[in-house]
Amino acid sequence: MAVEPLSTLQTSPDVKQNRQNRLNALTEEIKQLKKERNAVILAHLYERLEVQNIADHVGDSLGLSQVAAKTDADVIVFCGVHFMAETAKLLSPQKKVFLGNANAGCPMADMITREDLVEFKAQYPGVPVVAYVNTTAEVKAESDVCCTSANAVNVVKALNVPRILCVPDMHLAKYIQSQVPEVEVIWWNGFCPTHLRMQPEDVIDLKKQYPEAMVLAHPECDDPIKDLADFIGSTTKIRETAMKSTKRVFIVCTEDGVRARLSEDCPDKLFLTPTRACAVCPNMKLTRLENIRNVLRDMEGEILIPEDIAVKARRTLDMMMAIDG
Ligand code: CIZ
Ligand code: SF4
Repeated sequence: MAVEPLSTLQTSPDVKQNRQNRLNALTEEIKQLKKERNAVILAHLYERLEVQNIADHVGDSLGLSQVAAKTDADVIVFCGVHFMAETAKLLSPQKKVFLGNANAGCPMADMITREDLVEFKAQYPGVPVVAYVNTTAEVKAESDVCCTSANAVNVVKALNVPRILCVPDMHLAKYIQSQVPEVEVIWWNGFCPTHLRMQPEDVIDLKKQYPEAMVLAHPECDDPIKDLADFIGSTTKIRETAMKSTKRVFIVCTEDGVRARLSEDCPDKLFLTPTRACAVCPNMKLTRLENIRNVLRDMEGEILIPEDIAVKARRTLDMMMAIDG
């Protein structure tokens, strides 16, 4: 018997219809459970589109955690990675916080432990530590102030000190250094594997095809990509810039979820990612609708932070928000 080619199976309307029916059924189940639990679903811009589309709010980790703190929901399901759910828990200590998929971690956040930071600080006594939000609560608790990719430059300027330690992302740190040359930035050698897969040649090739394209880059990218960028900023700022711009074509140098979100939000514009690189963070794609349904149904894997750590970690977030919330 002749075997049907895979390409035919993948594009078959039946397969698509079945998938849509399954997503619709799961969506209904999630809506029902959400009501029963008085829950709110938050999705990071790097999440799968179907997860973003079912969420009550889509955004970056700090923005979502701030939204969570203001809602009267009892339960927060954070579709993102572990440090994001921890940040939400720090800002909403009375609420039950769950990750959409408990296995979703951030390799960059895991590149520095509390013990590493204690040793790093011992080499530079008295130098304040600026911790990127992509850190564990334990690392935040050992730091002086937190920052995001949106406010890092303002936070460092406001500290008004001659030197800072910056953890864990060396590429964000280099970006801060370029923007605040009067401060000596001493960085930890962490990085984001997803952003580092993007190559400047890919951007250059796309620019040849679309000379009018605007290049948008995240500070976690390596310098050669950032050097090609017309705009450098956080996911939220990249999104806002592309939505407001009168340009029609954009090369989006950050995790692919942002390109997917923008393509859906602005169907009259063209959003491209550097082609040869796979700009997909495997951890951000772990959460599927089934996982969200299971979390709401079973309420297993609640994010809990020991009180002594939470008190200190919250202080670094509060200090950041006092400077630039
Ligand atoms: O803080 C976030 O959400 C991250 C990891 C990136 C960004 O630029 O929004
Ligand atoms: Fe971590 Fe990079 Fe994935 Fe963001 S994209 S969660 S920094 S590994």
